[in-house]
Amino acid sequence: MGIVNVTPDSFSDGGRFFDPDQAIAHGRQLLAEGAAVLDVGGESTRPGADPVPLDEELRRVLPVVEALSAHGRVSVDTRKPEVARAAVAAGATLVNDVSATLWPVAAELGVGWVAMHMRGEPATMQTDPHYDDVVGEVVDFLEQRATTAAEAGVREVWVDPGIGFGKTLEHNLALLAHLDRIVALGWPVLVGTSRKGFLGRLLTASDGSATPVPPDDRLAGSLATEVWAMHRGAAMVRAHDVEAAVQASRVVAA
Ligand code: HH2
Repeated sequence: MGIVNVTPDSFSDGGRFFDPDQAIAHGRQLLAEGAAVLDVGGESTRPGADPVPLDEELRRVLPVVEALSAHGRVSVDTRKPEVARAAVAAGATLVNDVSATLWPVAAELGVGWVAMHMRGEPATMQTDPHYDDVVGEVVDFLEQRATTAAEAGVREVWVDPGIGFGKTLEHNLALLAHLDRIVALGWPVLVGTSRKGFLGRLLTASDGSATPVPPDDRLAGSLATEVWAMHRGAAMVRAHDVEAAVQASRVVAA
């Protein structure tokens, strides 16, 4: 799944593809690199991000979804039912839902749905997140949402542990270490680690300081976690660096 952020403020590529023509060109490039799905989003969900008004999110994503749907499969990364509906009308066939609440829309429209686990809201989710048993709580949450969606008539349900969404470094590592428990639920699993902050913390600068490496220097860390996730049974990874992820996936599959 290749990431197409039509946002001015995403954590790793904010502003680079804010112009629709640039976002469309970038999406086509990711398809050429082998992306199976393009995930188009108009609202950053990075920790501390401000919510985006509905009309602004529609204005950002619709032209990009419409143009890219002519070339490949498109998912819409949104928490708003109105945006999901409009994006499906424009050609999207998968709703990537970090709020895990939009299954009724997916059921009604006959499209796929990704249930992602998040603790709290992006604005505050990284303020001291706490779990008694992070793996057990995420597994239970995803099982409950996926079952509800399937019973409501969604035929294509994905589950995603939501790496970095209301989770400390230790929570993220526990979820990756025990990904097999999420895979064992039986739903196809999507994992998004690409360039995320926990990799920056694991890969501090080589100057001996504790400075996390910046997002652009997290490719090796992203690939390591993507290979790990695929090997543990993830069916799809959400990546900025699609060519590298596709090559890694071919080697893992072999
Ligand atoms: N991560 C981000 C956004 N959407 N969706 C799913 N299903 N899983 C994820 O892990 C996930 C996601 C955050 O990454 P990015 O889109 O690069 O940044 P931003 O949220 O700042 O747009």
